Amino acid sequence: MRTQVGIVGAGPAGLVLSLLLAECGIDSVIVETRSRAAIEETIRAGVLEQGTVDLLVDHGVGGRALAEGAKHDGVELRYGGTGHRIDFAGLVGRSVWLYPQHEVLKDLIAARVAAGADIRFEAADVSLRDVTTDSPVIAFTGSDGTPVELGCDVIAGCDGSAGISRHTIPESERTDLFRAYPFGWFGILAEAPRSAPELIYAHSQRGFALISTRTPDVQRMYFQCDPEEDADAWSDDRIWQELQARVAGDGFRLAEGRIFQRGVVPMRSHVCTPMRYGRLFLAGDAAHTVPPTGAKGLNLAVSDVLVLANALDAFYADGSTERLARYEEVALRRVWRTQHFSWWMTSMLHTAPDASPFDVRRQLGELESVTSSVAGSTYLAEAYTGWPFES
Ligand code: RFL
Ligand code: PHB
Repeated sequence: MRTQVGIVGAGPAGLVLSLLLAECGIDSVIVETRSRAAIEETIRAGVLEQGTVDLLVDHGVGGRALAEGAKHDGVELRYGGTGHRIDFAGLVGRSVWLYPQHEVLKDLIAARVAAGADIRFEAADVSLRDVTTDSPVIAFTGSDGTPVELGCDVIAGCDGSAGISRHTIPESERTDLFRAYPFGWFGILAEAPRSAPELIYAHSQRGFALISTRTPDVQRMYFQCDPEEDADAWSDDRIWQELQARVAGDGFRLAEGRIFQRGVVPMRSHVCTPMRYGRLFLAGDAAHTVPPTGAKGLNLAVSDVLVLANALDAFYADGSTERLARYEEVALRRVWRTQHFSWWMTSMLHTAPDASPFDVRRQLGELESVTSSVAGSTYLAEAYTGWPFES
């Protein structure tokens, strides 16, 4: 089998890339280990930058995000028992959208399948060969058990943080910069009405909490926990008590309800370089991860593949490799700004297990600086709603 661009992974990065390439008349095949149903059911991100929504709309897959998602013009930073609103619309004239990642993926898969795209779900034994030659190969076993060799001009490694693409770059030529945080997020989905009109990022004596939303009847909430915490060991009552304690103050109470999904996610920052090795290009979580406090991972994956799609468009138009050669430089500029923003939000709002009273007072000073200063809150608003995409 042959295609122009072989894409490993049908997450946001792989699917958006195949959509953008198709519009340039470039063929691709996506090879994905999971089933379509599993992809469409996995609960992950909730916040889309304005630029991400604009891109989905411009490419014909944003209709449901606009109709069923919710535009948020600000967030609340809550500390010392009081809420402080960051007014995105007033400060930077931009907003974010609450529209779950698995709904974005449903929209993308439906659009790609309707357009006749070749997506190999439930592939096994995926491996990459000859990536430093002009005809790299993705080898895999198809869902019917048949071995397949997919010859390509270029491979896009979009297989997330646990994928194989990154490991195809020899260790001697790869640098992985990591930071593991000494806490995780305990996440729940609950059948309950909204407690507040906008997201709440709460700093408290007991640690961080985030109050987010999915629909008018389903709410998403998180609280900082030990990364090894056993989510099943917590009763619903204990979870609600913990969440209520972390947002308490000025009479505010969360609306409670039946918890129907729970889990603990680790928090880490990671960047792998190079993002390009021969004819292999890494994009999205395959190359970098950020802690979810800045709500950036999916948005960063979209920004990577926009840069890559434009570079591939130039390559197929006239054989020029200049933009492909600059892919890593352009992508990494946003990656490191985003790494900083995500680390900053995380360290400002979470309580480290060894935090001293000085550290906690310093965080409160920082939160006060951000919320009481136009310059401070404008930086947060600009970064959270998303810098313009570079392409
Ligand atoms: P994905 O989504 O992990 O997709 C990779 C795909 O590759 C497949 N795969 C393979 N396929 C073939 N061969 C192999 N060997 C393979 N190994 C893996 C996988 O099955 C999968 O389908 O990576 P991608 O496309 O780079 O997208 C990244 C985003 O999913 C991720 O950054 C976000 O979910 C991060 N994130 C958030 N991002 C935001 O922009 N806004 C948010 O509000 C936000 N909230 C979050 C988040 C992530 C969270 N968790 C669970 C870590 C909240 C949470 C709790
Ligand atoms: C979510 O709704 O899942 C969500 C919102 C904001 C974040 C991370 C996750 O920073």
